[in-house]
Amino acid sequence: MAVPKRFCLTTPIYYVNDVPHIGHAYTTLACDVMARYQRGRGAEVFFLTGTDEHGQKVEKAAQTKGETPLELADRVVKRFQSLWEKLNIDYTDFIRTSQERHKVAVQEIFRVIQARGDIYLGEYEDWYCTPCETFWTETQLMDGNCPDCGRPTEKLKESSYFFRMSKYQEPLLAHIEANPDFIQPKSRRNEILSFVREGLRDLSISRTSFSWGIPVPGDEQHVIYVWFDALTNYISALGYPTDPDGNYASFWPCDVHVIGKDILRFHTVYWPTFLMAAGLPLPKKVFAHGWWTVEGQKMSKSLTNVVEPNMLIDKYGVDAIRYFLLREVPFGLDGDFSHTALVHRINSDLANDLGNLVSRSTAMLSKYFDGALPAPGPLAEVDRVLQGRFAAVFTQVDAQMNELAFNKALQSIWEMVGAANKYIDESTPWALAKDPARQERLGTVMYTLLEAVRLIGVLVTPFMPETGAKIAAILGRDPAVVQIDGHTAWGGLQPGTLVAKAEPLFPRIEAE
Ligand code: ME8
Repeated sequence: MAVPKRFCLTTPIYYVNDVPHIGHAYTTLACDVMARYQRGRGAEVFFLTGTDEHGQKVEKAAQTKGETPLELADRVVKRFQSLWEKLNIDYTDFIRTSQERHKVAVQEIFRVIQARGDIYLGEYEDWYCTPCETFWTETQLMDGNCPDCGRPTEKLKESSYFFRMSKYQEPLLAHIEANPDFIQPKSRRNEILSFVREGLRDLSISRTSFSWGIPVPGDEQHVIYVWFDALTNYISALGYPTDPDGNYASFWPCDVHVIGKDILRFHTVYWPTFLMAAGLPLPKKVFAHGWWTVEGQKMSKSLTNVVEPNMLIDKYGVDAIRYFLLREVPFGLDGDFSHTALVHRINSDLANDLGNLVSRSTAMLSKYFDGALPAPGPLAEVDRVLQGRFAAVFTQVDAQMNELAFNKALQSIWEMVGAANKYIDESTPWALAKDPARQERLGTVMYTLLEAVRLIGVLVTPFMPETGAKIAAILGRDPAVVQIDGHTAWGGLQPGTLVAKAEPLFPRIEAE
């Protein structure tokens, strides 16, 4: 289990013309679990998230509401930040593309690429909707009309700066081929390989049709195209170019950009080629997860079926939502969010399996030993088997976490929950308690059981920090300690420790 000394990971920066929903929560949550896991393993972690605030859509949305784009952004940013707080997201930095530090970085990278000869002024031709003042690509049009207002569009030319992306087709292919882990999962890698093999065209990276954005250095008529602007957040937040020796030196290239599959091409074609052109190192990995639908439907504001994460957290509890999202669907595949599935997971995995384990164990300890943990005596075969499984599970979970296989890691952890519950049934403490001659054996069983609970607490902490802290507190341990390394060896509990009788961790949800 090699521990990285430093670990840097990022979420996409979310648009402020939408309010946060369960899809945004999913990506951010996955990153938070990974960040907590890496910190638990002793790494120094930089976990970056933020908001993407520029562009025509935000400019327009603000206009219709009678506010400035920045006023709109300020308002929506608060909604993201308060949701992250509620979801227990412990990020290192929150970048907003409207910040000065970001503008400086975007203009610098533009200048560097231009100076190296890979940005040139040309003409951009596309379909223009005059009432909406918007350019659309051929594929965006709806029956030749504007996808926003439905009115006819006309072909128009606009002066634009172009990035010589075509020049980087071969270097990008070579990079993807030489680094099999660069794009994950594998199916996404194949998709991008065939896309790049078909050829890359130069990319228009500026617009003159709106003004809410970062001006092209030296040509203020032009605003830098949103994706060139947005992608640069990953290094502007680290202090590029003003503080090259600080976080940028320590954390770039980042270990993983976690994104949804919708923005894969931007992260695995545009971003790496921008970086190559600027002479900067490429991220180590881009992982694209799948797409959530809700009760079988596409999530969208207009369909009003957006699952409101604040409401879900209020109703079911933050750890239940954190668990469900990462347990229900393999990371990388699409999934469906349904209330039935959520309630089922809460009742079976959380209330029955984990909750019962903790409450049964502590209730028996309280009944048989007044809550004072006995010292273990000689071990029986069942005890050794359970210990052996705990010794193996940390390595297994580590391998799964390194592959961002969150659902597999939770499965492995729940196998241990199952093993501990089975241990109770097999070692029958209630029968031992009736026989005074078997008091020592009962002590060993109770010690083994509570130690299993402790280790499960260590394992679940990155996924469910509140639950991990509750388990620690019940066992008389410091709930603020979230370290994994140094706490995985069997025998961490001190005999004599007073263990509290646990309140149910997860109340059962009755079907509505
Ligand atoms: O694309 N299922 O921002 P965005 C799963 N600003 N994940 C989902 C989802 C769903 N139904 N809906 C959204 C942008 N997501 C750009 C990114 S990065 C330099 C700029 C998640 O607000 C998923 O991570 O549209 C997706 O990639 C992201 O939200 C898109 O967020």
